[in-house]
Parts: sequence; structure tokens; C-alpha cells
Amino acid sequence: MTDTRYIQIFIVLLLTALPGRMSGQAVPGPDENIPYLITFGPEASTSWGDDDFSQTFFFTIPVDYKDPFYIRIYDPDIGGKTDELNNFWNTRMVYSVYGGKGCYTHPDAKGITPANNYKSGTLLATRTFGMDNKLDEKWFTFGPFNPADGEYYQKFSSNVFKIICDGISGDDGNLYRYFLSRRSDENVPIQGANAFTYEYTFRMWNNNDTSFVSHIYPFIDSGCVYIKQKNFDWDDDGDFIIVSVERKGQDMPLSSEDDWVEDRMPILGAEIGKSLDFRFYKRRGELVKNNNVVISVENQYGENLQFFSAPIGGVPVYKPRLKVTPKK
Ligand SMILES: [Ca+2]
Ligand SMILES: [Ca+2]
Ligand SMILES: [Ca+2]
Ligand SMILES: [Ca+2]
Repeated sequence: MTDTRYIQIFIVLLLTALPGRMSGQAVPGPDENIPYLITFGPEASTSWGDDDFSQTFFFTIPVDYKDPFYIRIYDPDIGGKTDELNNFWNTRMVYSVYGGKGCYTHPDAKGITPANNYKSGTLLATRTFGMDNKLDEKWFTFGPFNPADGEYYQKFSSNVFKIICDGISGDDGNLYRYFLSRRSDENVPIQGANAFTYEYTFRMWNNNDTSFVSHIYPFIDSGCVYIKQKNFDWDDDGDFIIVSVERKGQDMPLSSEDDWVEDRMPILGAEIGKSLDFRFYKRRGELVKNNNVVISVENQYGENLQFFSAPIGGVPVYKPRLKVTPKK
């Protein structure tokens, strides 16, 4: 085999390998165009846009990566310019990092409600934050962690870790982001690592120019016949359109204020083993401000699907099929 051919094959393997590409360590990811994750204190009304005051993310680290790593949080505190004030600042949140057996594969870890043993696995690090001017709009770093302290998951050839952000008191909104990093003091990605969640609670842009379209990318595994998406408190803010390699654009319903909406969609053959592109277009005209939203997707068995920060197989691009005219 020539060197060039070998390099080509290597690049193809790199781009198509589970679980994703270089950019999977920023949460939200660059392709998602989502400004922030959000979690509220448990005394907030759900009409602020958080149904359960808890958010779980998983990080996957390729098994051949053996160096220490860090989980970094941007604006971990609840106070200041970035966060969402409700009356006065009185909110506390705990972030907890888990590894070890069951941190991912325990059934309660794959749910969309913080119930039963959703904190499965071994607690590796935890810290509680309130209002903290020193950390406002700054990065806080958990770690170093040893990749071998994750839960090895064969299908991803990766060690999996879990981070949970739970509101424990108060009623304000905590906006934040994560980064999985090789370094404690800056964001340096780990090649081939990725992140995913089963229920995504995030902030929409405070801007409705056409470039402010947010995306999430559920992965469609083999055996998926249809999906059921479920979204909460979307405030009738624009349009939800699903695009895939075989789907030019299918409209899905969005919820209104403090309200759930769900709908099903059959999966097409060419969509198996790839990601769907869920596109969220802001409403035109009067801006819907500080819109916090929740979404999850399940298959026909009621199993929740993963939203990967770096879409598996890349961002799907619609490819119209050539029309074959039968010969007479
Ligand atoms: Ca408050
Ligand atoms: Ca802050
Ligand atoms: Ca914050
Ligand atoms: Ca909302």
C-alpha cells in the first residue's frame, strides 16, 4: 500500500469512528450553535424552562488515551451577568463527576429524570457553587482524572465518565458550559473524545437573525423504526425542522409556555447509523428573550437516544436521490 493511500484510509477511519471527531469536547459543541446549558434551582417554577433542575452529561474517552484529563466548567457560579436572576441571587448547585462500574450502563443513568440511582457509579469529585464573583465568567477545573477510572464501554471503545449538575436550593437559572481537556489551565481537546446527553436543557440565542439557528444531533442506531421527540417550554419560539441524509426538512411541533409537546417520526433506511440534524429556528419579529428549553428523543422501545456534542458521522447533509425513469 502506498503511503498516500494509507494516510487516506487513516483519515477516513478517524472521521467515521465512534464516538466522533476532534471537536467533541466542548459542551455545547461547535456544530450545535447553542450558547449555554442551563439548570435552575429547585424552587423555580418550571415555567422558567427547566422541568427537573438537573442535567447529566457523559464524556467518552478513547481507550488508547491514557494521560490525565480534566473536566472544566465555564461560569460554574450562579450570579453575575451570564446567569438568570429571579428576584435576588440565592441559588446553589452541586456538580458531581462519576466514573467506575455502572456510571453509564446502570439503567437509571440513561433516564431523563433525576430519579432512583441516577448518580450511579463511583463519585470522583464534587463541589457546590453559589454566587461567586471570583468564578463569574471564568473556568473552574475538576481533575486530574485517570481515564482508567471511567467505565469501559465496548461499543464506543471508550472509557465513559458522567457529570451531573443538580440545583439544590434557590430559584435562579445557572448558565454554564463544559470542556473536556488535556490541560488544567486551558481547553485542549482529546482526539476522538465526545460528549452526550439524553435530555438536553439549554438556552436559545437572544437574537433572531437567521444565523442564530441551534442544532442538536441524535444518533440513530440500528433497529430504530421510529423516534418520538418530546420538548418542553419552547414558548412558540420559531420552527423545529429535522434534516438528514434522506430528509430535506420535516416540520415538528414545538411547545408553548410551561407545556410539553411530543410527536413521532418514522426512520428511513439511510438514516440508520447516522445522526439526524434537529434545527431550531428562532421566531421572527418580536424576539423571544431568555428562552430556556428541554428536549429528549426515544425510539419505539422507549429507549432514550443520545445527543452527541460532535455528531457521529459528521453533520448530515441531505442528498437528493437521482430519479430513475423506468424504460418502456
Ligand atoms: Ca432568586
Ligand atoms: Ca455567573
Ligand atoms: Ca453560571
Ligand atoms: Ca422557555
